[in-house]
Amino acid sequence: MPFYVTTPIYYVNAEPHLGHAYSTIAADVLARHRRQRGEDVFFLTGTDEHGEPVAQAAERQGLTPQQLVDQNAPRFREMGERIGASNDFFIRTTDPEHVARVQEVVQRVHDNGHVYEGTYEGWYCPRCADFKTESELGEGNTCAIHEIRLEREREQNWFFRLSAFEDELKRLYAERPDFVAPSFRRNEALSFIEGGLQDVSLSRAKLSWGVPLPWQREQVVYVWFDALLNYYTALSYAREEEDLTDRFWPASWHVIGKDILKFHCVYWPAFLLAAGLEPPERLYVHGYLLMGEKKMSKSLGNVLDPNEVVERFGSDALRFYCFREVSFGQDGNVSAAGFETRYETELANDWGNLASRTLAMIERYRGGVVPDGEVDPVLGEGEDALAGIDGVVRELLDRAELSQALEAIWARVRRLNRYVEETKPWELAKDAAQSDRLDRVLYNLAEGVRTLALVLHPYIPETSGRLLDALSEGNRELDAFGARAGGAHVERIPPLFPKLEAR
Ligand code: ME8
Repeated sequence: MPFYVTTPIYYVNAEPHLGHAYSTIAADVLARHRRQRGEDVFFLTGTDEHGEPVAQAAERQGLTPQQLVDQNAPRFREMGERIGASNDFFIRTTDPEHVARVQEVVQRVHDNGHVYEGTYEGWYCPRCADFKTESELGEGNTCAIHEIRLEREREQNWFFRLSAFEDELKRLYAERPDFVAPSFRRNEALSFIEGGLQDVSLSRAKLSWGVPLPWQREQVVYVWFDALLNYYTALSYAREEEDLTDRFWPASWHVIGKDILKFHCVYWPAFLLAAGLEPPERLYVHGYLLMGEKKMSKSLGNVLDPNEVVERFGSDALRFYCFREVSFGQDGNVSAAGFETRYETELANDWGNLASRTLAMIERYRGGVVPDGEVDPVLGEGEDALAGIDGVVRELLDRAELSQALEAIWARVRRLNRYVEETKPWELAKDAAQSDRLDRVLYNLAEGVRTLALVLHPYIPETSGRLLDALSEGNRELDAFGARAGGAHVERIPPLFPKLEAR
C-alpha cells in the first residue's frame, strides 16, 4: 500500500520556528505510523524559495536571491533533523529538476486551453504572495494575516481559468466528503467555491526571481503554482534510479496550516485537473499555535524557537507537547511554562516513571527476566482497555486525528499507573505465597509498557526506541503488537525524561 504524505514547503526568507516544526512533526507521525503498518511510505518536506520577499531580503543583505536561499534552506533541513523528521526527500523549489517539471506542467495547462492573457488589478500581499479579494482585506486595505498595508498592483500577466473549474470542484467535494479534514475546514473551502471563483494570475510580469514562463520567458510562474507543484515534481527526481510518480501519485495526505487553505483546497485540485492530473486523496488543515492570542510567526516577532526547546527538553518532548497541549485541528496557545508542566506531569511522571518502575521491579524481583503470565482481565475491560489500543490508534490516525489518538494512548498510560497502585507489587514481593500473582502483575506491566511504547513510537521515536530496546523488543512494527510470552530479558536504563532540575 503506497502512502504519500507532505508538509507545506516553507519560505526561506524567515527563520524556522515552532509553527513550521508543528506541521513537519504531524506529517512525520503519520509517516512513521504507516511505516509501522508495513506500508510503502514516502514523506516529503522542503523549502519554497522563489517570490518577492526572498528577492527583497536578498537585496537588503547585498546578496543574490540564490545566495540567500542557499544560506537559509539548510536551516530548515537542520530543523527537520533536530525534531526527528524521517522525511524521504527534501525538495527545494530552486532544484533545476523542479523548475523543468513546473514548466512542463504549466505548459500542459496552457496547451489544454486553461490559460489566457489579461490585466490584473487589485490588492497584493507580498508576504502571503496572494492577490486579495475585497472580502479578504483587513481594515484600511491591510492584509488580515500580516497586518501590513497592501499595495494596489496593476500588471499584464497570464491568468489561470479557475472559474471554469467551479462545477468540477463542487463535484469533487460532493463525491469525496472527506477530501478535506476536519469537516469545518471542508465547509470553509466549499463555501469559498460556492461563493463563485474568479480566475487567478498564473504569472507575474514584474518579478524575475522565479520559474520562467515557458511561452513568455520574461515572466515568472506565480509563486503559489510553482510551490504547490513541489508535491508532484519531487516524485520525479527524489530517487536517481526511479521515477516515483506512478508509485505515489496522487498524494495520500497534504498536511497544511489553515492560512494556506484556499491555495491547497481550491487552487491546487483545480490546477491538477487542468493539467490532466489526479487531485490528492486528502488534505488535513490544522490550526495555529498561538502565543498570547497571536499566531506565532516570524514577522510578528513572537516565536518560540524549536531549537531551544529541543535542547532543553529533547525532541520527543517537543513532538509530544505539540499534540497534547493543542488539539490537532484547532488553534491553541503554547508557552514555555506549558512545556514545563506537560513535561513534568505527563512525560516524566506518568510515562517515564511507569517505564522506570516496571524495569526496576522486574530486575529486583525477577532478576531482569519478564515472568510468564496471562493477561489480567482488569486491563482488558472498559473504555481504557489495553487490548485493542493499536486498532484504536490505526482508526484515528487514518483520519489524521493526532491528538485523539495520543489521548487514547494516554488513557492507557494512566490505566497502567493505576494498575501499579492497585496491585502494589512491592507488597506482593514480601509474601512468598503471592509469587504467582506478582508474576502476573509484572508480566502485565512489561506487556503494557511494551505495547504502549510501540504505539507511541511514531510520536516519540527516540525514547520509545530506547525503551523497546530495554525490553528486548527489536521490532518496531505494529505486527509485533500481539501478546508476547514471558522470558525476555530487560535492563534498567536512565530516566527517559529526567526531572527538569536534574537535567
Ligand atoms: O505559506 N501555527 O510557507 P510558510 C501552526 N511557502 N502552523 C504554522 C504556524 C503557526 N503559528 N506558522 C507556520 C508558506 N505554520 C508557503 C507554503 S506549500 C506549497 C507553500 C506552518 O513558511 C503551517 O503549516 O509561511 C503553515 O501553513 C505553514 O507553516 C506556512 O509556512
